[in-house]
Amino acid sequence: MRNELSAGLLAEIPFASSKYLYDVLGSKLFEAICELPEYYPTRTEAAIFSRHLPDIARSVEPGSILIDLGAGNCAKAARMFSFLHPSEYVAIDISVDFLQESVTCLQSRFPQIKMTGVGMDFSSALSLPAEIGHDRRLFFYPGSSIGNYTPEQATVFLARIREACRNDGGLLIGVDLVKDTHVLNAAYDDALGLTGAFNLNLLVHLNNLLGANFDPREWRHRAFFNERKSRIEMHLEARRDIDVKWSQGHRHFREGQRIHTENSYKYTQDSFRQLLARAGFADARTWTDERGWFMVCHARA
Ligand code: AVI
Repeated sequence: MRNELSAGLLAEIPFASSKYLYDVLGSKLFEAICELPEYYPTRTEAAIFSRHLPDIARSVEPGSILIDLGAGNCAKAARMFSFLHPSEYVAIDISVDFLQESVTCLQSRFPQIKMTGVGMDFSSALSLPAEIGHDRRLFFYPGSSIGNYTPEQATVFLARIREACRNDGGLLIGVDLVKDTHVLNAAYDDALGLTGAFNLNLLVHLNNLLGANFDPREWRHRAFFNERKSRIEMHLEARRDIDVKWSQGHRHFREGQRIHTENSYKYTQDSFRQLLARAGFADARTWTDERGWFMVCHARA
């Protein structure tokens, strides 16, 4: 982890992986972002689910093992239980302590469903616990987190899920769609500055992880839609010339120089269907909101 981070900071175009945005404070800031008026994805996806859940449930066929990728507090999956009637629930998240608490709490509400919490960084490999049953598998990946991978990485990741679906499973996924640039830019550069704090907090996290001496006050949040690449880019920009030191290295950042911290790709319905096909999925049913801002997709293996 330290080597990866240090190499990113020393690269010609400096970068830090967006997974380092999520320390304890970063996760709380992200939860707060989801409540912002400008940050439409969470609320738009929730509206699609609440409006179309009966239809979605018919499409996925109840009684599957529900495998929740990035489960967190398990709230999104829990809302689906009474429609999907999963035979089993497997919650996977990198932050295992928080996950176990959520699963224990959920188990007391749904004692009839077998539940397992698994601590795993599923972005690099997906190994399911050996003791899960043999029913059909339904992977659940809401929130448009797929947008934080490049399309190439997303194809590899989805192909891994397709493989784990075996021949009869599927994937229920939330995907953010291309829309008016002003709407996109406002969602990632909100008036209250919460997304800025979320981005700058990465420097505090790097100070802890690397023993670095970043001063967040010397950096500025930048977020904008890159139309050619169909992605929001987040960067941290040096407000003046800055020397930064950390345990394995040091670097001089010129005024205006940036550290690239996140990409959030936006798809069209067609481009995402093509990506699913490249990953080996056979077909997909989709549901969107009235404005066509977000899409929920059920892809069959
Ligand atoms: C977690 N992920 C889907 C969010 C997104 O929209 O790409 C992360 C985020 N970054 C800034 N705001 C929210």
